[in-house]
Amino acid sequence: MRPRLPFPPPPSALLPSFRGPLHDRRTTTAIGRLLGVAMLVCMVTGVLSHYLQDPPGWLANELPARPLWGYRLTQGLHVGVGIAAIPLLFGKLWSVYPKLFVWPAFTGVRHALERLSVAVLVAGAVFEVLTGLLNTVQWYPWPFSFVPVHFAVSWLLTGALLLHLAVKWPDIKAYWWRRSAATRALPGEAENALDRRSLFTGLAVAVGAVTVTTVGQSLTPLKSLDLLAPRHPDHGPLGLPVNRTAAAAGTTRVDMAAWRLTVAGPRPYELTLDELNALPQYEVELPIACVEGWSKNARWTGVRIKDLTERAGAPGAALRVVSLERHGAYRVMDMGRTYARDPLTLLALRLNGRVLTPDHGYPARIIAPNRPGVLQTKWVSRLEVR
Ligand SMILES: Nc1nc2c(c(=O)[nH]1)N[C@H]1C(S)=C(S)[C@@H](COP(=O)(O)O)O[C@H]1N2
Ligand SMILES: [Mo]
Repeated sequence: MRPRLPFPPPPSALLPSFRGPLHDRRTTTAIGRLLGVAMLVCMVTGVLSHYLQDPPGWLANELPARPLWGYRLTQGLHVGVGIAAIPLLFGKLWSVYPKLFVWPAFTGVRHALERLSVAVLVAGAVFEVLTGLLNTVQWYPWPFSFVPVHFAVSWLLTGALLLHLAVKWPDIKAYWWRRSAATRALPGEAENALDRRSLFTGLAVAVGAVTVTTVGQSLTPLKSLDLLAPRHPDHGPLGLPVNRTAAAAGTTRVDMAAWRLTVAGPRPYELTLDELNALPQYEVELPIACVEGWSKNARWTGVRIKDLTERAGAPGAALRVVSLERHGAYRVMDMGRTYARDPLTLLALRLNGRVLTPDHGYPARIIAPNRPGVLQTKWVSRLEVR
């Protein structure tokens, strides 16, 4: 005799059941450790970028101007690893999504808190990769400003992740080493090895595909494969991309014939462009490394910032740099002493052997080693010794 089904049915009967082989802890752990490494790289490089861009007062004069390519590397990693994390995040969410349907939804306070922390973790991770990705294409379909919110949520995410690692520690320990003899497979898990291998092959292909088609935006030897990144290293006047054009910054309406560089300090002075060109010129090879992920080396020629501050009676002093641009977040830039006294930091007048184009900051722009692109101020009109 068949047992009579209870009526009404328990909610669990209405929920889907999952017998698919890969929604298991071993798969989840294996994807999770890769995603964890990616998140660690993004967090470390992101915090670095944050403090290089906007250092607290006590740090502003200590930031290192070396290595020259430091920011180029860390920000390239931040964006590259962030993009690679997207397929991993999908894979990980896919492996655990049956847990959305467990019943009862909460077995107690502890279980409820644990689920809440996972909700914060998932929301935070999705938010970070989504906002980060849209930022690389300069699309901001939200009412808040990207940088502070992306930064704040990264801490929320870090907290939720640490809590998650603590809660899941027993599973992580048991499943970390795939071939560990100590890990006895649960019934059904041994047969999953093949499926798991194809899942990982698929994930590896997805990660490889998104990486190879975007890293060329900063790893320039791969630039010919850069099909999906918003920037191509070669597209732009004088062979260098442009983020904010002169038209967008409103500097095309300025009468450049009347342009003067004003230097404020103990001995203030003004220079015309001809006078600047008559000062000793230096040539440096330095990258522009945009926070949005593209970067490229270029040859810059111009006057050393430390020569200009020396002439103002404050050699190597920290500076405030003001652009001709009327509005815009990057109109005013502060430069700490390590950069201001560096022999490679220039008020550049030329790029790759040619006079700067309007989009690259004509008549004069800043170029300094190991700094975010946003601080390489274009259309400079004023230097203030601090
Ligand atoms: N005055 C001013 N300078 C600026 C910007 C700006 O918006 N205004 N954008 C910055 C950003 S975000 C980058 S990445 C670099 C780009 O330099 P490029 O256009 O010469 O390649 O310029 C920086 N200098
Ligand atoms: Mo940038």
